[in-house]
Amino acid sequence: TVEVVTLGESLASFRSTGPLGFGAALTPHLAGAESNVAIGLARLGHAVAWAGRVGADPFGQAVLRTLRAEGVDVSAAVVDESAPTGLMFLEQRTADLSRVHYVRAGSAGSRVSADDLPVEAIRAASLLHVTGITPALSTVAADAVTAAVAVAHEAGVRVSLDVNHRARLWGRDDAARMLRGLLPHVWMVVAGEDELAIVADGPEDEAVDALLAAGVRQVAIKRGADGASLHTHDGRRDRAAVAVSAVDTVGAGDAFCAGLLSGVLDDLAPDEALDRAVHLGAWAASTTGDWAGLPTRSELDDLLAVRPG
Ligand code: CKP
Ligand code: MG
Repeated sequence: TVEVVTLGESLASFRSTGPLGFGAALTPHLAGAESNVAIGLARLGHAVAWAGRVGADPFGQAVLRTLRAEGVDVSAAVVDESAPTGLMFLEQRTADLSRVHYVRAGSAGSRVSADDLPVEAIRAASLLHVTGITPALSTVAADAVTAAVAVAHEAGVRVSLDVNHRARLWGRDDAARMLRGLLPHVWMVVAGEDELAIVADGPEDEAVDALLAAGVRQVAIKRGADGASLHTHDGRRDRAAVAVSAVDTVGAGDAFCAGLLSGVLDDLAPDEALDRAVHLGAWAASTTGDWAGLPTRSELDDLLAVRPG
């Protein structure tokens, strides 16, 4: 059986080698926060399924093919005959500045609905992972996320929520209204330091206390190159980042989630799970692509052994 179900929109992503306005060459990739997490978990040997919709087009075919190749179960994926696969362009504008352009309004992925959910797989899983991106896409997609979280919660399945705020998709107030509504069913919240205020009020410690008081069991805060913290009812642990040469930070948050969830699945102590999360984030940041550079289980074990800290 599947240990983790993720639900979201996967996109065909095209990365440029320079300014798009000048016709820079593009390289295709697979993107999508929830499928990035699925791949990260699959590489570590976990049984994971991705649910969502793709279009009946070559991009949808590429999304499913790549996920299958990475060992992610896509048996619940729906091919939508009447909407295209969402696209995104990651433009390398200068050596230090990249920007994202989405072509995803009305996409197949944005039409994922509560009827598409692999309800039995969710009920039988250990974890359901969702992010704040999918509910920003449409009302039906938001309803699908709400329904998935409710199914998981009712079945006693732990829900992890990555706030993943995308200002291009919705405002912080809309995100706050939606995501705060999910919290009573959420087991773990993952947020960047700048995202925490979307799900709880006040300075960091107060916000974390409010989340824990509301029933959330684990709150992970990501601080990029400054490391991360994991809060539980037993207290707070801080972890410095692993010093790496950052070449591409897109996907680092998803890698962090994959590491943390992997630690939860392996019953690691919270500080060890946080350590795995920070290491996976470092792998993602120091390799090109949203997930392509993520480690297999044996790479993680070997490289942790030779390179502590
Ligand atoms: O927060 P992260 O940098 O880990 O997320 C990256 C993903 O889903 C990326 O794959 C992209 O497609 C997206 O976030 C998005 O929709 O922005
Ligand atoms: Mg993120």
